[in-house]
Amino acid sequence: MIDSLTNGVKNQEEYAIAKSITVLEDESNDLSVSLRKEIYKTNSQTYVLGITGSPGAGKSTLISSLVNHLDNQMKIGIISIDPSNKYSGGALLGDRIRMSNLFTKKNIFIRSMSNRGIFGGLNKSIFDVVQLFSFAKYDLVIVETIGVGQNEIDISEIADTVLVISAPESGDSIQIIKAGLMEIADIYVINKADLSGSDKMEFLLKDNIQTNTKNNWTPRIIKIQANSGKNVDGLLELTLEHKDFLTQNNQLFSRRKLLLQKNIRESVIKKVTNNYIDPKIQSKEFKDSIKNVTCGKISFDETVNNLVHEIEKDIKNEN
Ligand SMILES: Nc1nc2c(ncn2[C@@H]2O[C@H](COP(=O)(O)OP(=O)(O)O)[C@@H](O)[C@H]2O)c(=O)[nH]1
Ligand SMILES: [Mg+2]
Repeated sequence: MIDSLTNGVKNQEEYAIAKSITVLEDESNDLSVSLRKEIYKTNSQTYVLGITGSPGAGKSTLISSLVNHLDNQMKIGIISIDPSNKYSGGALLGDRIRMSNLFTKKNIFIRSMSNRGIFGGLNKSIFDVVQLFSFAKYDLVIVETIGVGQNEIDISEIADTVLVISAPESGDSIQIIKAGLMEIADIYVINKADLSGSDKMEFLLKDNIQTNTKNNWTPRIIKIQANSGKNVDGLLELTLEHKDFLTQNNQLFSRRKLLLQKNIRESVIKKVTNNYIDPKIQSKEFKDSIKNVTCGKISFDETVNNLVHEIEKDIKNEN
């Protein structure tokens, strides 16, 4: 089973990739453990482009237009994150319409993923999915997320290049500055340049732009019209410029290493919590002992240290 799945992924078969994503979304699934074992065994890395911005800013339209500007031999995975709230039905339907021209293309794989995070959080499963595309030797993965009020996913952790897209109609620029999106953008895309207000928006963003002190990249601003494709080639050039910048500074894929470290850490915490900490905290014995803290028999810190000691012993005894 696992062999036919990984072979299918290696051969870039759409069915195998779709099936694998479903498997990876459920971390507890036995097959997902076997699959993860295979897909992490690769040195190849797929470039990840993150596109974020509020609903209606034009993310899906832009993706559709961007892809039309790319070589149709390129293997591209597109993941749109379903915000899984009452708005999501409309968003998904909208995405399907906006990106309808992509569904028939053989070099493109499109999939939406839920951000519900029940199986360990979206960041974890999307990281696995990026790894899956790397294993399948895809050239590019584009991740579409909603940047405002969707704190389950932090696109800047996973994407090599982050495009923050906004449109003049919605007073988005203030939102962007307030929501902290200024800090994560490598390129600000002002979409719907055909509408009035885009110049004002550019002015406001320019005023707030800051060079990223971590890597010395100064974020760029560009005005486009995603629906007509106007200046999308310019955006593509800026994106490649950022990619080159990362390559020259040995930073391409560097976020991926940090995220791997963070995800391993989170998985360890989850395991230790489930297997050792929670059974202790939830035991009758511990619950009964809490009154000793309130009546002053033992201090809060001593209680914590005692528990840590017991947990360390449990772990030692097991090994
Ligand atoms: N006027 C104008 N409308 C646009 C432009 N780009 C996209 N739209 C429209 O904006 C709406 C939202 O686009 P969509 O791509 O679904 O936004 P998303 O929610 O960010 O993915 C759609 O009706 C698009 O046709 C543009 O450059 N100008
Ligand atoms: Mg969309």
